[in-house]
Amino acid sequence: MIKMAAETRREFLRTTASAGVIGLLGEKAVLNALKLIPPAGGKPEVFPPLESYYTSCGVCHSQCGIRVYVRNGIIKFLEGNPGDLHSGGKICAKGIAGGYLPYAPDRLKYPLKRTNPEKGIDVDPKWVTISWDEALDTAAGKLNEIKEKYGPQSIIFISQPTSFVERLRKALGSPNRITHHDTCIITHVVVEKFTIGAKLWIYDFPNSKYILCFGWDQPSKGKVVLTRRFSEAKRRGAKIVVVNPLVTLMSSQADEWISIVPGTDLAFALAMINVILDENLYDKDYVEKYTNFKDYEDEIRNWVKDYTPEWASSITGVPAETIRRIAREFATSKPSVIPIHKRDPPGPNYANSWKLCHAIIILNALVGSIDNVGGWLFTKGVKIPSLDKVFPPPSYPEPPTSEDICGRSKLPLLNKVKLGIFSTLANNILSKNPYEVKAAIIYKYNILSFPNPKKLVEALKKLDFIVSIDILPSEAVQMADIVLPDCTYLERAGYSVRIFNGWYPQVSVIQPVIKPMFDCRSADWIFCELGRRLVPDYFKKQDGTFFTPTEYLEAALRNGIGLSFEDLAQRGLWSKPGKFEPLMTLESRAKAGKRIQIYGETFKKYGYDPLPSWQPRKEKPTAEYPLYLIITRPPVHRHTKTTDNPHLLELYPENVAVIHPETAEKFGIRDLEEVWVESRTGRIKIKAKLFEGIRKDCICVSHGFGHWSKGLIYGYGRGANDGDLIPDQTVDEIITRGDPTGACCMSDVCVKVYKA
Ligand SMILES: Nc1nc2c(c(=O)[nH]1)N[C@H]1C(S)=C(S)[C@@H](COP(=O)(O)OP(=O)(O)OC[C@H]3O[C@@H](n4cnc5c(=O)[nH]c(N)nc54)[C@H](O)[C@@H]3O)O[C@H]1N2
Ligand SMILES: Nc1nc2c(c(=O)[nH]1)N[C@H]1C(S)=C(S)[C@@H](COP(=O)(O)OP(=O)(O)OC[C@H]3O[C@@H](n4cnc5c(=O)[nH]c(N)nc54)[C@H](O)[C@@H]3O)O[C@H]1N2
Ligand code: SF4
Ligand SMILES: [Mo]
Repeated sequence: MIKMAAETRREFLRTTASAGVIGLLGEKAVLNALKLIPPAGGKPEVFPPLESYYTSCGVCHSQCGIRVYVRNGIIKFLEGNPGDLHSGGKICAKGIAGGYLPYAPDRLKYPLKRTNPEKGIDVDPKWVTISWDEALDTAAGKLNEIKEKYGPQSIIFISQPTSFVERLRKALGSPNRITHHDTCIITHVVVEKFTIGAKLWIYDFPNSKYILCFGWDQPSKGKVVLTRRFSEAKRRGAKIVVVNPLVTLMSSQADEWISIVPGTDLAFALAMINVILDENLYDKDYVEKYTNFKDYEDEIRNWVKDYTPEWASSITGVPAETIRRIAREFATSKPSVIPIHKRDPPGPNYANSWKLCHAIIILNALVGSIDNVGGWLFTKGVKIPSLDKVFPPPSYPEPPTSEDICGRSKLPLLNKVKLGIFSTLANNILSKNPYEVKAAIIYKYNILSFPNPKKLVEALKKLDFIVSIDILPSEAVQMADIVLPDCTYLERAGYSVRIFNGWYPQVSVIQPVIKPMFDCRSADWIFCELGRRLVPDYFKKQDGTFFTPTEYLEAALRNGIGLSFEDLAQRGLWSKPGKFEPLMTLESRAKAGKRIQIYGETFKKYGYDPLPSWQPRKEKPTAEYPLYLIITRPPVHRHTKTTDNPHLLELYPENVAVIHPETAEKFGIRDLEEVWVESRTGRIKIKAKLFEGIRKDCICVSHGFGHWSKGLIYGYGRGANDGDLIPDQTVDEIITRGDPTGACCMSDVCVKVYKA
């Protein structure tokens, strides 16, 4: 726990004094305002002073800078760090409510061992509390036994690839890293990498004059860093056009809202390209200099010539004149931009999403908005040395097979970005394809909220051993044999290189503002302890002694940004401010012969469609399943991890099936009545909510609810899990579809609805 530097504290007192908070009124007034003073009539209490610490919010990936106020080792409140230029010192409801997390009564507090060999939904694991030594020895012993008997490939890691997780996986020789990206962001990562060169995250919104959002919806989710800049664009008078089958907060910010048939934005985008090229409205200088358009001009013009607005109108349900007008406005109201983020339609939602992502890149390139004023910017990252750089390992063993259980190795472009896929896991475990899985290490993922969880439960039941590292008794934890309780982000040390704030290189500290509660230990420590027991040589320094996560952190920060952890903790943030220079990155890339691939040369080389030709979504409404399913997430929850937080549940207690009143009437459904929503994969029981701002052919369910783990005392039994409606898939299906990204097609689902 490292307090703010004296200088920074003085600065804080100055800022708050000017806001009339502390300087003028004294601490008592602040405490009063914060309701920390005993109620009138109570005996006045003398409080020790509040201590304050900088750290980063850990609820979502933005990792806004925060300041946490602590008294007697207990978090009293937290707020945004005003020095954080990107969040502007603001935090969202999820961030504020995060202060509750360490004290959640249902938190995992001690290592646990399962005593009931039976596993499944609603099966009581009959946990018993055990010591860390017993937990780690048992986990390591079991993993070692499985490795010896079946080979390291039979152990899978279901986790984000942190340095410590990757050290253990590679040292064991397992090729199996399963991540969630095919449910979240994989289309963006793969398509942007092989057309632009990198995944871009940020927008120069304040300078944009025209912002066209194909489902881009981050302000509706309360993502502070993106919302602030977007709001500035709005204040400065940018025209906002929102294309979305659902009215969201973004629609209320829009000058124009266009309703569209879900999964058909590709047709809209292709027609825009058609108009812009046909009417020669594109930015010739930019396109010739920074893209490969000129080399393929004939092919490109020929490819797009039949994708007229009239053609797109019949697919999208949007009048041809509207599409034509939007195309012209977009090309002539510069700077203009089409922002994209994660699970908007170019995200892995539909069978054609990867092509939509490409089409949107083409549109942004045609108007010159990539790496340009008012456009889409390259992130200025910071290079912090990895664990392998700081403590080089002995050479890693070659895994017995290069084939992995999720099928990534069969998708060459996905394989290059090294992210895994989740949606093939259940099928491949059940069919032992390409081999049998015997053990899983699940870290910080609640995979039983993901598509087709019932099948995954059956698959996980086949495994001999599961170790789970979590903070709450989530559904995935219920399948474990050994549970290791991790620290929350408010109890551990680390750093955040904030990609969403990538205007200039910046690092934000993550520090333990309180001591870990109960007997929780940080995940980095846990992976080191497992490593020491399983593959000790890989967890040692050159002098033969074991390294610790703290030693890594210290060395990494010193080498990366020249600060000690203590220095960074005192400052909160380290930045290297620099002015954005338009086109600088594209210029240097063009010099190196790397231009934006409007014509996807790389896609072609690997046998994929080089230009995003029209491809329909996978599922269309039928007599049996007449409605399109749309999925979104509430502004005050972050997936399933906050739907057990009583403060946030007060604001948004359960999810509902949003349906148009006329559609509801057709199916005889009343407002707030319980209904079944059913797809070919499964069905969920949920309350219907009638709302005129949704298309009549759609139904929308927010993700994050439907907890069945009885351990989650607040979240249990609220709402339903959208995942029960979404199919998982096989690698062959992905290959047959011609999709290089492995997208899960999260919303490519049709459903029916009927009274429960
Ligand atoms: N509050 C909150 N914020 C979050 C998260 C969270 O859980 N909660 N999660 C974070 C993460 S990990 C992610 S991946 C992102 C996800 O956030 P987003 O990328 O914004 O994805 P969704 O929330 O699924 O919203 C998708 C939007 O697309 C619209 N849409 C659906 N289908 C179509 C279509 O075919 N065409 C068009 N034009 N629009 C369509 C939906 O109506 C919805 O408005 O949010 C991040 N931010
Ligand atoms: N059905 C369906 N599935 C989806 C989505 C959807 O829209 N619908 N969206 C997908 C998307 S976009 C995403 S990003 C993913 C998100 O999926 P996850 O990243 O799994 O997010 P959560 O559902 O919030 O679950 C997080 C898990 O990590 C645990 N946890 C939280 N903090 C910590 C910590 O500090 N340490 C440890 N060890 N554990 C911690 C929580 O208790 C919980 O078990 O879900 C994907 N899956
Ligand atoms: S947007 Fe909210 S949840 Fe995400 S990091 Fe910032 S404060 Fe935390
Ligand atoms: Mo996500």
